[in-house]
Parts: sequence; C-alpha cells; structure tokens
Amino acid sequence: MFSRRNMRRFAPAFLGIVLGFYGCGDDDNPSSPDPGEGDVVLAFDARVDDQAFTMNQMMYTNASSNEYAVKTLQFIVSDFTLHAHVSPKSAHDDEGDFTSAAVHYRDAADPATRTMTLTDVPAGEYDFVSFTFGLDEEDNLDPDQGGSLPQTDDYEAMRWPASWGGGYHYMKCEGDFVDANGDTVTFAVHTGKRQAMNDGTFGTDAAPSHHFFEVTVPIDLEVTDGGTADLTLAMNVNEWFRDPAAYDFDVYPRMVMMNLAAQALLMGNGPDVFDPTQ
Ligand SMILES: [Cu+2]
Repeated sequence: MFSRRNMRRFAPAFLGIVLGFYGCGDDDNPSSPDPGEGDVVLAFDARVDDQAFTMNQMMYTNASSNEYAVKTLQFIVSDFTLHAHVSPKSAHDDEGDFTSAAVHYRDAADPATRTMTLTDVPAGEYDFVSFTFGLDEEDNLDPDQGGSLPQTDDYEAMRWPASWGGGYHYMKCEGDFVDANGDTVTFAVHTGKRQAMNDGTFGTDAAPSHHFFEVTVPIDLEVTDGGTADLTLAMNVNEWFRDPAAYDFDVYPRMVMMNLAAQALLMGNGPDVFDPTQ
C-alpha cells in the first residue's frame, strides 16, 4: 500500500463539512464527542464461482465454455471510499464518508500483497466500500509524465508501454486455455488505457481511452475507536468473462492491450467482480 498526497481529496471533504455545518438545523450537534478512529484491514482474495482460487490448475470454465487455468493474477486498485451508514432520517448523504487516495498492488501469488490498511477511519458503521479498479486519469501516469507511484519492482512490472500511452496496467490475468482446436494455449487479459503515441501499428490517438471503473461492494462494517476491523473482498475471476457480455478466449486470446473492443468488454464486465466474503 502506498499513500500519496491527499490534498485533492481533502478539498471536497472539507467543503462538505462546511456546507453540512451551515446547512444544518439544531438537530446536528457539532460539539458532540469525537467518536475516535480505528483501522480497517482490507484483504483481496479470489475465487472462481464456487471453486477456490488455485494457480496453475486447469480446473475452471468460463461462460464461453473455455476451460482455463490461471498462472498470473495481478492488479491495482486505488482511491477508496467507505460510505458511512446513513439513517433514513438524515439529510447528509456523504458527510461521514471516509476517503483515501491510497493505491494498492495485489499479486495473487504474493501473500505479502493480500492486505492493505486504511488508517484513521472515524469510528462508526459503514454500508459500502468503493474504489477504482485500476488508476484514474490523474493517477495513471508514468513517473516522467508526472505520476507519483513508487518505482518498485511491482509497479515497474505493471508499466504500460510509452508508445501506447504510458502509465500502468490495471490488471494482468494470464494462463492457459483449451482452444477451439483442443490445443492448450496461453491467454493474456491485460487491461489499461489506450492512447497510441506515434505507434507504427496503431498510429496516434487524439485522446486517451480510459478503461478504469468504479467498484462498489455492500459491506457491514463497524469501526471502533482504537480497533482494527477486517474486510475481505473476493474477486470472482469468472465475472470478468460474462455479464453483460461474454469474453471468449477464442476471440480474444492475447494482445488485447490496444484492442478497444476487448477493453470495453472487460470494463463493462468488471464492476461486479468483487463480493464481500465476510
Ligand atoms: Cu500488457
């Protein structure tokens, strides 16, 4: 986990507090005691429908009836919000939300990347967690484009070619599948933005096509003062390949990084890949 400058997140939160303060009647008591703060340990697991996630086993089948095995599952998530429980009587929707501009890299093969910790979360109840799958346009920049991700081996390995717009992959999901001929061949699902920069094959795109998206998962989370709350989300890998559209490895086996149709399919299928496992 890596915390970057939080300033741009503070501005709207501060504005919300000011507006909330001035917009409130006597029912809102700004002098009520500070509820304190706790930590939330957010874990990212994986599964494939009702099967456990096991690497390198030809044991999964997607909605297009591709039999497959996963050899690599690496992704980046960022810009987290815990949505405060709001009573139906309250007029203040976002006032108690907690936001963090953290970025987290997860490699399913590296247990050290399983969790990230959100610190200084106000005590209270939270109904939803949301975050960006991948990196938004402000964050998805190479170091020499003004980006601020650390130049660790993990992030460097997620870099996206400069001639294709730079920045980072959102996800690499790779493995083997049994193709239409019955041969076992590789697949590579790589997601990210596309902006061809004077590229010999793809020319020059006038503007980037971003494919990050927001994930929102219902949760039942209570944070207590000084406490540590655990929240585990599981990526159901098969959800990448269905609902609303089938993603067939025979159609898109590899080389999808600059394929707008493949990126659009994955972006459309992605928002429901995570479920709470608590
Ligand atoms: Cu790639």
